[in-house]
Amino acid sequence: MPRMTAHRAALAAALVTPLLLPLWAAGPALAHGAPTDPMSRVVACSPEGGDRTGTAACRAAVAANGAPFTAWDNLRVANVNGRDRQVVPDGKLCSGGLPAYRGLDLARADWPSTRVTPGATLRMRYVSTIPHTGTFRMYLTKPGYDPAGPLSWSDLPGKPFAQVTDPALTDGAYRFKATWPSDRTGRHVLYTVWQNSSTPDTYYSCSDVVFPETKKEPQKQEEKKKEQPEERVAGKKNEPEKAKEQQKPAASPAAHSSGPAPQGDHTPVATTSGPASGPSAPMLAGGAAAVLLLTGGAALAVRLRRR
Ligand SMILES: [Cu+2]
Repeated sequence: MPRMTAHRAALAAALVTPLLLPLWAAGPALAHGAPTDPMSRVVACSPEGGDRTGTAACRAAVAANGAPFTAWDNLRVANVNGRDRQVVPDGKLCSGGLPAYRGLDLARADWPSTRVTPGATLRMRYVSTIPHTGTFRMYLTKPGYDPAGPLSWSDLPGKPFAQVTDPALTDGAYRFKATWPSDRTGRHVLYTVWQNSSTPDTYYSCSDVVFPETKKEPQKQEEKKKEQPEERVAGKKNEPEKAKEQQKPAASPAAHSSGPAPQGDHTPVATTSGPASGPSAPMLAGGAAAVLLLTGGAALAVRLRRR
């Protein structure tokens, strides 16, 4: 089975309800994985990202990259063994320090994003076509994170907010639950680290997420409540939600080098845990999946359409 075909099959299987789509025969052992919900940058900007691929952010990323993100499931670094912060340089977290993915490191506030709710359940869907054992560690940028700057380790808490080991691989994807931190507003980056135990590899991915403003934010208690959530918190700017997709591109192809730059001794010690999900229950990711069921859209591009 050609590699691309395996990728498409994996994505399709994970994006369409398991009830309608029988388990796809997994492709050969070339496939690895990446999050499709919350959608990762590399999938969003891959040739299979649907409408997302044409966004200003993705076009800039591909241009900076010099090539499309065809191998969206291959963002992995060997022999890290938990030393993420020493191996992956600041500013290059989303590429894992890999030159082939450098376009993902562009500092922009308009990456295709997923709207999420603080304190709500995070239902991770991490597409894969063959099983690996290992631990997923999820980090969320700290309150006050500014998406206009390069993503650095100092933007992330020292410990993950959730960690799941060996979740079940169901219908082409690892699916597990965690709880979103409740103290974030505006745009953030979910940084998922999948450290394999059955291979020497560690996979890295950035998923762009947007939390609404909440009335409980301390500085805004007295502010008049409007229906429009704000897009960003940084600088206390209030931007209508509608401006979300049209923020000015801040494309600046980052210079890069492939050499790892040790950043200190701090190795993330993961202590928190997220409950692994029951393996067999089909998880419809809400309305989008239902719509897909009803429309039966043929093209994967349609399935990946931005909500
Ligand atoms: Cu793999």
